[in-house]
Amino acid sequence: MFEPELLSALRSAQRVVVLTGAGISAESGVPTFRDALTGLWSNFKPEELATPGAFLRNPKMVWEWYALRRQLTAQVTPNPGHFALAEMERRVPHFALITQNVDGLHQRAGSRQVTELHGNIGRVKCFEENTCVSAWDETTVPPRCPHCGSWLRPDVVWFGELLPEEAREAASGASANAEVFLSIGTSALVYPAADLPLEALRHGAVLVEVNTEETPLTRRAKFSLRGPSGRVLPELVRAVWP
Ligand code: BJW
Repeated sequence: MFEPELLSALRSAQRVVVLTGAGISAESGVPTFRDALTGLWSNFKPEELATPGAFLRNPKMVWEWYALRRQLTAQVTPNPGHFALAEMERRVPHFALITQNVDGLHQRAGSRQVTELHGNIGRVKCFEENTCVSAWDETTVPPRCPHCGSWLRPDVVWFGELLPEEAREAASGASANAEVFLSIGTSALVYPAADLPLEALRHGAVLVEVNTEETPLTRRAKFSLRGPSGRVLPELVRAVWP
């Protein structure tokens, strides 16, 4: 089912980099970013909810949107796609997993080296001080920072905000050194994450895409694996390392 050239590229590679997006968690029951805006939230565009300006305009609504998603994330479990990547990490000498997801499912599947570009929905930080807090009082919505009294917010990266520098540097360095780069379950529309596969390509990597749909990256990929990552990735790992 897989091209022999793809299998041998992965089998012989010393440095493999994976970038994941919301699609890898879809089969765990986490709606993809845009699909998350259904039902109660269907009147909003992501760019209007996931920004500091949106939070300042309507902090209660934005906090509640994230509280609902935090609750959902805690209830779901990793799927075979997450587990296949944890297995890939054990097989490849130098492996980097970069995720745009905030759900922590890679870590729960056993992946150890995970770079989170857009934060983690399980953490909460002070809007003013930018420091994480571990306990808060929910009597006001949003709750207040126990140190300075400002609003608390989720520790995620909104549009218009800088990505954590350490994560961005690690992701960029790994991408520039990749022999094989896999882009999995991402629409490849949001920057700077969308630059990583291009950076890998510029340095000669073999680009592999796993997605149920075409993306702007598809025509640049040497191998385009069309299908759900929860099915494709376990099959790929079994084919490369039988
Ligand atoms: C399956 C599947 C299955 C389904 N199996 N596949 C350069 C050009 C233009 C604009 C910019 C630029 N540089 C920066 C910008 C601005 C902006 C940006 O990119 N805007 C775009 C909309 C154009 N970027 C930023 O603001 C970033 N900050 C920044 O660059 O700072 C410097 C700066 C500041 C100011 C001005 C200029 C520069 C920050 C971006 C932060 C993104 N944050 C979010 C929210 C996180 C918190 C939360 O979760 O609420 O991150 S937005 C959202 O998109 C989320 C995701 O991580 C991210 C990516 O989405 P993803 O993962 O690709 O999901 P989807 O839903 O889009 O796609 C799912 C895919 O899965 C689809 O392809 C499906 O087909 C597929 N799929 N089921 C496999 N089973």
